[in-house]
Amino acid sequence: MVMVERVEAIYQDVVKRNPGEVEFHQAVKEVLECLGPVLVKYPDFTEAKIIERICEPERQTIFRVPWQDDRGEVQINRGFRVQFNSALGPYKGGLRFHPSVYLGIIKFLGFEQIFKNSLTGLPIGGAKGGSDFDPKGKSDNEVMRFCQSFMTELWRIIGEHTDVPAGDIGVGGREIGYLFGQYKRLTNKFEAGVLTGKGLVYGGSQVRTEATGYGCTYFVEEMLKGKKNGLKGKKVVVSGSGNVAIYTLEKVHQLGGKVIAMSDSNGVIVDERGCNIETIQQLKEVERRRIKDYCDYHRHAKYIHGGNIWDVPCDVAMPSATQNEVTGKDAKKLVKNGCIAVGEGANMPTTPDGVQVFLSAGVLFGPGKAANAGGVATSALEMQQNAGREAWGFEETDAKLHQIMKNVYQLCSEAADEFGSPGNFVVGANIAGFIKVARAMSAHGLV
Ligand code: NDP
Ligand code: 2IT
Repeated sequence: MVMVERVEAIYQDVVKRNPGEVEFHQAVKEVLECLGPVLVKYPDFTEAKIIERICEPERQTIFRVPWQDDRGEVQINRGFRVQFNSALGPYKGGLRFHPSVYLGIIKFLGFEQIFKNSLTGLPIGGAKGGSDFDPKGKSDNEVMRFCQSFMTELWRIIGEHTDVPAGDIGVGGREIGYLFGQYKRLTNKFEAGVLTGKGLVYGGSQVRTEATGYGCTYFVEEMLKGKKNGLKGKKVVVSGSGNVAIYTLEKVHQLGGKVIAMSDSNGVIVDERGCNIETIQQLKEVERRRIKDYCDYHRHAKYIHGGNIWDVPCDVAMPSATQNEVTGKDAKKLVKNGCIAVGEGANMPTTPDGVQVFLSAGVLFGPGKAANAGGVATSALEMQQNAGREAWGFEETDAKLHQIMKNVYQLCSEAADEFGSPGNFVVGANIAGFIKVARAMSAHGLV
């Protein structure tokens, strides 16, 4: 897509002001490319410089995280929290612990989060944080000491009405537990709503663990329903084997599809009979092992070390590992092999040329900020329960999530129609997400 001239100038300025942050540039470019028609309809957004303001985080914090490993050796990591936009509610977004983390990744994720959170219809602003800490191969005690040190800085800038972190890559129930324990100790308050993704015994919500994968699958089902189709009988490929991938697998099977391949950063498993959820949960959630060990339990399955999961022919692809994992070449291969729908469980998993390949081929394409919004939406439901000192049941919460995903799909679909790109949910998600935030920012004056 081409940017209108004024927006192009804003984008060039973002690149200049944020040197080297390539993932952030990529995320900004994709949103800005869609906004031309919005500025025509809402000229006051231009006058108030809403786009320029939305591209500049409200606050960014970078801090030292010192901790001691099991051998007593001192380790130093870097911690981040980018509080990007609070026009719609308290800052909200996950924490990522992965060695690749640097400011550019946290800013891309925080920027995406603004529009995603807007699409959920719930009162949450956008943020992201994390660290270059690598949880792989660390003992529970090491992870605990790291989380305690991380929170010893983070607690100053978060709070149930200020900023509410949650999980992302490398941060799940175990880490949220340690982070919550340290926050509670430092503040001397049981402030349940300060973190989401908590355990069910201390203020967590039913369905939060499942929410991103379930929600992404609901979104794909909605896209297919729009074409009088459905997941029933479809062959699905899901990259990754973490939180999002596991519950995508579960929901796809519940809706009658079959997940035939999954992966981790080392390789791919292919199980034509359908991947077994219990085995994967035991391996990944309990024992923290590698996906290759799946074949020890299912001898008929194949492990391809260093393989590319997008080479596996499928009807539906659900990238659920990390950014830029589906290239233009991968997208062409998927299209050639008959893929008809893509649901992005991960954040920005498809490169810009990959997105173009899917859109030009007429593949139904659910961009991450819409398709994976179920995770943060259920986090907002967790905040709602914490505020009301309530705990809803599984079915009730799942029904709310399902309805939210239908609404997100509707919003994207209607905005795409209204702004001249019917069926293009990238345009739809970016425009619908942006307009609500821009309106709130306009209402708040120059802040
Ligand atoms: P997990 O840490 O639970 O799992 C991540 C999975 O992706 C693992 O299988 C991991 O493999 C793989 N992976 C991670 N980084 C890379 C990499 N650089 N190259 C190859 N594979 C990689 O994370 P989640 O499932 O929570 O997150 C997955 C994606 O979903 C992320 O993009 C995240 O931002 C997004 N997301 C998560 C939400 C949530 O609620 N958790 C909500 C919305 C989006 P390995 O073990 O080998 O590293
Ligand atoms: O990318 C995301 O939306 C998440 N990692 C979930 C954020 C949240 O606050 O639940």
